[in-house]
Amino acid sequence: MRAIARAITRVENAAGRDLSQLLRELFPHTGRAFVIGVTGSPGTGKSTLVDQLAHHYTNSGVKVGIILVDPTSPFSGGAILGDRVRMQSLFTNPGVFIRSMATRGKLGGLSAAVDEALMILDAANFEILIVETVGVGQDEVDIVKTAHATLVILVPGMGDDIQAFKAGIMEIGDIYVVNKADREGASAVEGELTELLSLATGRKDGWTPPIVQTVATQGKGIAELAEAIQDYRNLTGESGKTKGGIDLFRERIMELLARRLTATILGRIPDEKLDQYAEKMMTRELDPYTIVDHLLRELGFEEEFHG
Ligand SMILES: Nc1nc2c(ncn2[C@@H]2O[C@H](COP(=O)(O)OP(=O)(O)OP(=O)(O)O)[C@@H](O)[C@H]2O)c(=O)[nH]1
Ligand SMILES: [Mg+2]
Repeated sequence: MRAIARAITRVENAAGRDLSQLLRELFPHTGRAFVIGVTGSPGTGKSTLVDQLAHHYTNSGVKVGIILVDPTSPFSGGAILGDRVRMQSLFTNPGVFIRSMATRGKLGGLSAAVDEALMILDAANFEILIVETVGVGQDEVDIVKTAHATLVILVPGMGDDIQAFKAGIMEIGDIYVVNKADREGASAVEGELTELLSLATGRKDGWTPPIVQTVATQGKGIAELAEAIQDYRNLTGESGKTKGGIDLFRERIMELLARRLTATILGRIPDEKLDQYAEKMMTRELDPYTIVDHLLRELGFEEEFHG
């Protein structure tokens, strides 16, 4: 566990070359884990649910890796502290590895660091990997790319919100969870959700996303949820060949390439130069478009990038 934690710290800090050597060596040993993405608005009970789900898996001897992603905070701050409290029982479960990851403003961003952390856990024989991420926005879309199954968590009493979600969230879920089903209105949310999902055009994989009601605080519905996850896993086959197929791998290659190109090429621009241009932009002496033209020319890219 210590070694895993150290390796993940290295991907978070993205120590560059030596890191890619580690990942290179690990890669042949990856591709066995099944990655479950858990997303939903703040406070819907994601962590409580993940805690329950993790115990469910470890009870049958399966090792579980959990990554809590907080894209909004540059620090491992409030939300994650809350998660720690919620998931306290997991910290003493020997079959579980938990790690929180927050934005550190590094090039390549959080989603790359999460991907790499997942690779490390995968290579270390964690069979189920769970990524919890807050929000309904840009960030969870990234998680969806990485996850083999995406759970979208909703709660009763968010009728209007569901309408607002329609566009984004109705496309990303492989399984919908109505948590806090001990509260009034669970059936109403489920009904609304069913209606919305029925409007969606058929999926390529022929899967109809099920809706599972849970009461995470009481462990209710967890077995049913695990069953739905297993059904989806059976349908999509072994991980690595799942959702997105070859497109997913193409995207990973392009992302990595973009990250390297960006780091290499932007690294050639001296800081002082950037400061000079920023000052000229601030005083309105130069517009940013002209500045970028200048920089490209100085980097030797004038032709290719002509705006
Ligand atoms: N009544 C009820 N409360 C629940 C249920 N599940 C979770 N909660 C409570 O909801 C609150 C938020 O739970 P969390 O698990 O921290 O929710 P979260 O979605 O992880 O929150 P963030 O990570 O901050 O977005 C806690 O007080 C939980 O005890 C449930 O099924 N029923
Ligand atoms: Mg949480």
